[in-house]
Amino acid sequence: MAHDLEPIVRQFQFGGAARRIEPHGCGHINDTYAVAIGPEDGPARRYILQRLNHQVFHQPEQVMANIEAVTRHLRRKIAAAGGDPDRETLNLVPAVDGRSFYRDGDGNYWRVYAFIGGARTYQVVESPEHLYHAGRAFGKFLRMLEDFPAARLHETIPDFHHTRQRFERFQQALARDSAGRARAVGAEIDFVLSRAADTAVLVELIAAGRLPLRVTHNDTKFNNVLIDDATGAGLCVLDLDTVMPGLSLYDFGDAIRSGATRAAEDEPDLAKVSLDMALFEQFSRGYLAEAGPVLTPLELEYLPFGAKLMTLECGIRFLTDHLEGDVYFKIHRPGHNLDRARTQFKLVAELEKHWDRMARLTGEYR
Ligand code: ADP
Ligand code: GN1
Ligand code: MG
Repeated sequence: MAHDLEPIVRQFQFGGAARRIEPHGCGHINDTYAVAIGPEDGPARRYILQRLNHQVFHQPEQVMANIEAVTRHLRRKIAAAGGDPDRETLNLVPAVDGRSFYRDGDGNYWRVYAFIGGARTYQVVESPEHLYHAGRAFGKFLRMLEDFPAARLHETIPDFHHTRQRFERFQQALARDSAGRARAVGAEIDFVLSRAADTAVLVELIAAGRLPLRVTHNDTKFNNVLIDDATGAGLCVLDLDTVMPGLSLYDFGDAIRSGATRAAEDEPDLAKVSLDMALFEQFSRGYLAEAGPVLTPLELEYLPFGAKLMTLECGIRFLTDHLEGDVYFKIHRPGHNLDRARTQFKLVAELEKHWDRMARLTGEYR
């Protein structure tokens, strides 16, 4: 649905009129726009305007409360460490009524962040250094939130990484086959069914009290970290909607899923999809340089499994969405979610093949 954005923009404390509003970024969930404020002939100030997807986030006000609290905490930490809180974390721009969001007459929730310039996100990994620095950024994120009171966070999507439940929902979608697509994806279905046992492993370790819940990001896709154009460093972790109690293995794993390959997540030619161990190594080095000292021996031991499980889970989610007729992730072509599921399964198979090497690399830290 197209939205009339000018009246929305007027609901925020920009201190000027919008001269340009254009779609921005490639997220699968929210709608993102870049907004330029200021006179046509003068310098512009830039902002990010987002419509929060309330089909996905059922309690948008809780999402915003989390983001307000987390960014406030990060600002303090970054400033105390001599960093630049205006560039190293997201900064919300308040609405005219002082709240951190604006709810329009149709029930849409909108928010604005200051635009962080001189940096970019990448859909496809271009260099191993990027991965090292992304690893540092996500590792530092975990560390900076170590003393954040996790109980204050709302669970914005309940059981987001409860992989067993994701698997059960997949089985239900398969049984229903509401879009009539199951017959054509037998190989993918078998791939998932043959790995059913994996889906219970981490939830059981949590239940047994063997893995600590921490404040985690939970969506550490490579395009959720801004890379500084000038230095190549991981400048700022974005997309804080799913920050909630979780496992370090989720963050490590999802970053490997999306970052330890040169292929796009939706690459239709599977011959081009492979795990790049140099990228795996770089991310692991960066992540462990920051987060290693706080991780327990069992967390360190399970890092490779986290990578496999998050990749499998994501593939299961894409395949479920394909079976349900593409109701969750934005798609841009027919079969898009199936292409995405296939890349994830190819990567799972590659991760299985490289197990010993991954264990050696992450084991070096222990
Ligand atoms: P989604 O949840 O849909 O993935 P994101 O919050 O990740 O949305 O934003 C989508 C894209 O917008 C990001 O990948 C990034 O390129 C860009 N972006 C988001 N916030 C900022 C910001 N504050 N400054 C600069 N670019 C941003
Ligand atoms: C979605 O919002 P975005 O595009 O960063 C999804 C993640 C998936 C990812 C797969 C809230 O992330 O969980 O891993 O797509 N976010 C949500 O690309 O479901
Ligand atoms: Mg994103």
